[in-house]
Amino acid sequence: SSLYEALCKRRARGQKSLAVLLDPDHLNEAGCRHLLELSESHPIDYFFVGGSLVMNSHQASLIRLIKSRSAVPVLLFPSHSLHLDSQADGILLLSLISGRNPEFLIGQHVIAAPLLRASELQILPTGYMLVDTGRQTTASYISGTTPLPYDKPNIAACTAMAGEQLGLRLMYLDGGSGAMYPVAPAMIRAVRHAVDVPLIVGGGINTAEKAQTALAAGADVLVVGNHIEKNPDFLPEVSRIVRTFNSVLDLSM
Ligand code: 1GP
Repeated sequence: SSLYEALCKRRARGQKSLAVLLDPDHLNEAGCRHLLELSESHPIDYFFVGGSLVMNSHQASLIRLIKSRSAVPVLLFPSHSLHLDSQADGILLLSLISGRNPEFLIGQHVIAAPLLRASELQILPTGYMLVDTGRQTTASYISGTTPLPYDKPNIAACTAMAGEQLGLRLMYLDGGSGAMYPVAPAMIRAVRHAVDVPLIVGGGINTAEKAQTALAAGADVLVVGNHIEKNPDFLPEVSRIVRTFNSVLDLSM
């Protein structure tokens, strides 16, 4: 089945998924090999690959390395049509619906469309919502957009609702990479209740407690980037949290 169908099935059972975000700018080959080893004994569900700025040309070799060592699906998390790579399994085709910059709502997608059609990448149309988490993130600066106000869950809920009505199949609430604090649980809950599509949450998840809070509030897919890059031992820890969450669920069914 497709990656999207598999995710929806997991979600229908109430199961959570874990995505580890690898930024080609931050990770060297040795670091990536180490994470791949850790992910053999501590399951994860996706590798997301991408970043707002791509300063080097390591993305292709990073994806090649993952694909040669791991069966974990690789999803592109692109910030630009230049960041496509057909070695990946799929792409989060992000429309930046929290912003009002047409370039990131539709413009880049027009450039990428024929390339995507020619590729075998599975396309996951994603409503991408940046949330203000205390300081300007690279993503909001580069995209030239104003993030959603941190303490206005209703704006996030209506944004997600509109995205779902437009046909987007996933929602992604992102505090931005290295956010000072993660998206508020009240906002996660509001979006969770507003839409039926799976919800991805990331940005600033750097403790077990923050991971648990986001999952309990309704994240279906938890994304961790920075903190695992800096402390690879967080991968086993957060993997355990997600599995524990899912096993408690199995017991109660
Ligand atoms: C950023 O959601 C991702 O787009 C992950 O954020 O790097 O802070 O974990 P972190």
